[in-house]
Amino acid sequence: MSRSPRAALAATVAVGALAFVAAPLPANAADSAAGADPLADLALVPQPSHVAATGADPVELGAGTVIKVHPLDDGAASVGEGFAELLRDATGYAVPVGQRAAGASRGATIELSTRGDAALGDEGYTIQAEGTHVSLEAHTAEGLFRGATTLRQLLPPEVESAEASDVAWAIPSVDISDAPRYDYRGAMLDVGRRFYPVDDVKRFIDHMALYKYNALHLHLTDDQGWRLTVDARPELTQVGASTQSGWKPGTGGPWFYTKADYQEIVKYAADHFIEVVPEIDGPSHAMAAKASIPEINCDGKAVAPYSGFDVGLPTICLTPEKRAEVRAYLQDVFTEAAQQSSSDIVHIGGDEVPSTTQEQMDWYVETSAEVLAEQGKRVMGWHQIGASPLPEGSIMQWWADAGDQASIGTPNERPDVRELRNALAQGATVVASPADRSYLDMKYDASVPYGLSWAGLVDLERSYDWDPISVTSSTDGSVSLATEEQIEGVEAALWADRAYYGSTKLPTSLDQFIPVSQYADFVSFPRMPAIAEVGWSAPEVRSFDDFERRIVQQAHRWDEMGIGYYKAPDVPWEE
Ligand code: TNX
Repeated sequence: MSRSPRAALAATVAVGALAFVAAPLPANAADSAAGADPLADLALVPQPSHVAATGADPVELGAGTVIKVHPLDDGAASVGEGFAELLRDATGYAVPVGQRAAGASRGATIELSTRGDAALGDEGYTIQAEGTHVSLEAHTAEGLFRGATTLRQLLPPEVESAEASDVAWAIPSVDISDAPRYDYRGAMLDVGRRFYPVDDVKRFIDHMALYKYNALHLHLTDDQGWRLTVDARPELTQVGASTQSGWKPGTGGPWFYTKADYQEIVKYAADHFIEVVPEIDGPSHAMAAKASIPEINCDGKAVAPYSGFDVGLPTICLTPEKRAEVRAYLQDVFTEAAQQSSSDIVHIGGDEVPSTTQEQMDWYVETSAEVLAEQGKRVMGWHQIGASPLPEGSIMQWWADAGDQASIGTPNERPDVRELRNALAQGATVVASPADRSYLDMKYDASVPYGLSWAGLVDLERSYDWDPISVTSSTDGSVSLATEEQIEGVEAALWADRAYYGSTKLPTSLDQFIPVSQYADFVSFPRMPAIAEVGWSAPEVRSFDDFERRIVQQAHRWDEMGIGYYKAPDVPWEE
């Protein structure tokens, strides 16, 4: 990723000539009489670093509203145009975009500039709204895009509607200065277990963008399916795409992305300043590959395509005599994944590997990393890769839960913790996706009909109330393994092992499988915005009470967008 100097600066950002006031502690906002504290009416997610309400009248938008951009500001026009389209649909106003737009204006001007303070980093931005002028400044087009997301959330929820509404279109009078805490804020879609058609992936990208996520991790392969077109290995999609979890060959499909489909996803993501991180899982979770390519099996025979629900199935063959053939396979699939995607990161999986020796695992990780180095890519993997030699710049995805954490610093540290220590010692960074906090397939509560609960129930507070540093530390905080600089970011993981109704049992009918977007909406909202805030917002501006107040307001946007979220009974939703 092209990243700015560490974004850990969030809490200490220089804010130019303006004196910003840190947002009052959320408890104050909740206590204040309605309307008395202008900040109490804001409901931004993720919470920006610094917000001050000036107390002046809001900036009213109207038929004369224009968006002004300077032609020399790289990318500003396209961000401005995207924002204008949203406004046009929702308000019915013309909202012209251009350099001279302000001259012709008889109403409020929204001005976008990339000549903002570089100290805010690539994704940082400032907003000043007062009188008839809204100024959004950043150092890059990406920063403008993140800031435009904030402007969007400063407008009434009806801004999310595709139909024009006659509401009071106004932006509160505010000064905001904002930058992310972490560079990597990912969300993963398990298209391997359950295929998401391109339009459903785009819908997920829309939802990510609204909460300032910047990495879409596509889990493209698993036991139950292979979704990436690989020119050198057409069997992978001819055979490997004939299944999904619960769906045998012949029940539908084939389920895969053509190269054009994949490029459409990459382009759509890029338009939302989101990179696509592809994952080819192995040496375990690879039955779809083993069904397609006989040479990667020890007996040289293809396995039957798998559509069941077990884990711990046989791995790709790692005996010395098979290594040339497995290397050729890795060369083909990782080269294709690298070339089709936009990120400088490729995920090699590495999770839940039964019955391989450490030497075999090391060979697999090192060979994958070599292929990817030739493509100029960094390696990311589930934290089990931490036991193996890792090249510089690698990322380990820490998916451990509270039990692993509790063992940190004790004489009985779990193997997972040793993997974390070993990866950190090799200079790897960490993406935190603790299963009992950020796995979106964990049920919110026992009544939820979809998903699993092996890492426990994950209600909104659990998904919100954690910190990447704390999940790499002992429970009492006395032993901390990762420093702030070693945390690359966070990820929400939307697995799809049990994307059907009645998931406490195995399905007996395909009718139990719900449309993928219905599943994704339900398990992601309200938790995906919570994890976004863990990754973006400085600890100083975070509190669950205030988040809950804001999320209740955000839900009005979800209604406008048609998001079928879970009305978790512990959250005080409004009608
Ligand atoms: C564990 S965590 C897995 C996935 C499953 C998930 C279900 C990890 C890297 N592997 O294969 O989909 O649990 O919750």
